[in-house]
Amino acid sequence: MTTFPERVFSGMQPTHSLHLGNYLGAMVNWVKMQDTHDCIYCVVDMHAITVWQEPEELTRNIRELTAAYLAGGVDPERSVIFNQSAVPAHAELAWVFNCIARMGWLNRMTQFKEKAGKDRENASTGLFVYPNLMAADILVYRATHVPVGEDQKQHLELARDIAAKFNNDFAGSIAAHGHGEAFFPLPEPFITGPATRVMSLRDGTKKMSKSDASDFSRINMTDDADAIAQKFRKARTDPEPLPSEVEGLAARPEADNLVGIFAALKGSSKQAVLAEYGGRGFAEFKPALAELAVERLSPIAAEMRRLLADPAEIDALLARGAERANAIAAPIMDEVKDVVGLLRPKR
Ligand code: AQP
Repeated sequence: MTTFPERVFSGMQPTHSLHLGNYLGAMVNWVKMQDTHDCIYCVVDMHAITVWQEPEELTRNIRELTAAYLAGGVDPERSVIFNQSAVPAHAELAWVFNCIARMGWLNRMTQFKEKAGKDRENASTGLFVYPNLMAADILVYRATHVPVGEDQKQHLELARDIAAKFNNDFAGSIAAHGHGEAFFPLPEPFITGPATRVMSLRDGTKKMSKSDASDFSRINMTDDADAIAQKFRKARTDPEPLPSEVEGLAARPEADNLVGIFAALKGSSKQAVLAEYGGRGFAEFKPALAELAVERLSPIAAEMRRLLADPAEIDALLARGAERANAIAAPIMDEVKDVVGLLRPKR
């Protein structure tokens, strides 16, 4: 079996502002993984344009998301930070994968169904093939681990299917070019923590999302203390006090969500939160949750504001990151072309 050195890749879309779900579901793990892995973190701007983006707003959002990565603890010295469109190999490999993935595979993607809604005929073709680009994002670095929220699990499975089919379809050519049995690793999702699926504050059965029409459904990373307190105060809950055991949260999605958020913000577990708050009502729990959220999020928002005051510095950092990313991706893309049989000028 071919073995691949461990490498982490993940990304977020520069659409609207980052929310607590993005932060707790993914970014908290990104930051931790820097201690143990070689990490590449991307602002996936080409994914963003699968739905309409106002050009000026998109540029602003790319910088804002970069600032959020930095303020959230992603270290540009240890990790590679860049925006996807600045490294051409992503789009090149995505095209190869468009020719590997099957229509039936993409037809099963629930996120496309959710995002396209009833007006499927009017969705962009980019939105349909989005998972192929995501597979390319990961595999163009031969990344082995992908820290994401639970909603991305199906896309990761598709990335593994694409990698396996590529390895299988081109097995002879892969061996002939000296790559052994497998050209791509099968990337593993890394989905862990008490908040892998943060739910809407208005509806405990819907995930917290940037594109939800109601701003009260989410905590934005840039919300101030008043907004955070008000949103938690208005968060939908049931009238019962909190249970003392995790099992007691089973049929209570809103309570489960708030306890999970508290645990993730505190870096503890749902059981530890219930050990402290079991038997108490939401009138007591919600203000404690708001206080904890403000304590964790306000330094990040302040650092984002500081960084955004100097957009040229953010642009320079992204340019340096793109150079580092390109130095890894371009040679792998050359090898892909050789394996597939696409003639290319020799470097
Ligand atoms: N509610 C969530 N709980 C936990 N993790 C979440 N993620 C997103 N929502 C939650 C994780 O955040 C990362 C970045 O996601 P993205 O920017 O690629 O977009 P998304 O998954 O489509 O997020 P949104 O907020 O739902 O955006 P819109 O509304 O624009 O589609 C991923 O790791 C994701 O799992």
